[in-house]
Amino acid sequence: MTWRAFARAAVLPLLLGACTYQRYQSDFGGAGVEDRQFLTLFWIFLGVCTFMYVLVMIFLVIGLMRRGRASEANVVETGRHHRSHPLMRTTLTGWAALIAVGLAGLTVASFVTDRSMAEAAGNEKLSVTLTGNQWWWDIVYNSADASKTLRTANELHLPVGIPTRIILNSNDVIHSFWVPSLAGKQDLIPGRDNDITVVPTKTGMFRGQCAEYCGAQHAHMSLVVVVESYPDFLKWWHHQLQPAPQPTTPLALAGYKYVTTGPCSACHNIGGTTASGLVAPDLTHLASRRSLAAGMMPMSEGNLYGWVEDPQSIKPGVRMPTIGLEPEQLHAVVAYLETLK
Ligand SMILES: [Cu+2]
Repeated sequence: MTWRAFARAAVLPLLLGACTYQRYQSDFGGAGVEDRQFLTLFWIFLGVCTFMYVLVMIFLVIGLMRRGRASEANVVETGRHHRSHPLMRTTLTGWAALIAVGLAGLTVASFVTDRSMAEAAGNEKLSVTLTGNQWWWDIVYNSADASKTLRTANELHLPVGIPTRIILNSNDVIHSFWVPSLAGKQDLIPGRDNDITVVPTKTGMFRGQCAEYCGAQHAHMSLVVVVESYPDFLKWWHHQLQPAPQPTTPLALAGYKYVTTGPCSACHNIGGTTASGLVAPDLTHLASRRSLAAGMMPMSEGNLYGWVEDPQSIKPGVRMPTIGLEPEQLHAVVAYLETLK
């Protein structure tokens, strides 16, 4: 295999994959104002600390070299090297001053970053309530007009450049909202509203992950964040406000009847139907989402089959029970869920 062929086959995909992932879930993603401010602060801290570290190492080497020479001189001039040399005093004073200036600089940089992040709060154009549940995310786009209040789950859409206030709370235990490419971390605490303001600066898809251990399936509590242009966001929003489409095939119709009258409807809501449960993810436009089971697997027919048939095997401990559907019921339910675009 030639070098070029090897590069095409292995190295390039690896590098491209690493770069894509780096942006997908990374503090270095730089896809939000807050993340960029953090990054700037990180580079300042890294620069100052590296400078100090290199200086310490240089002085250490000089000290060790001088010690070697002083030991030799000590043989003939016992005790003289213990006296404080004026140059030593100046060096120590300079060193103490440098540390004080460095620490003061870091404090100021930290304060300025904190203030500029706080400025984004208060300018929000959009309000979203994100509620943590074991182990999924309930998402409500707030509006004074109830007909424009939108409820969805596990996939957060944000318009680029628009400050969005995300109100965070929890229905059970403490979770933590963390989309490193966009912003810092903020906890979701039962009985208490926290909030974080996010201003995305790049369109794309980013991964969020619950960052506070919240039980057996904590690792499988991720969030897909889609940042899109404002017109695209509005298009998505208007579509999501629509009730679920009516089933058109006999199989999907059978699934519709089972889902909206059977046990599924006790927990799930499907807009425009009698299914109005509020304790599980809203399914009105389930099939339009990119993932299933809080980012655990891609949305696909095969994964829907697996999930609906036996969620307890896939995500043990999850609230959704394994009902034991008959094969024909399973076919019908999946056929109906796939229509929920
Ligand atoms: Cu968690």
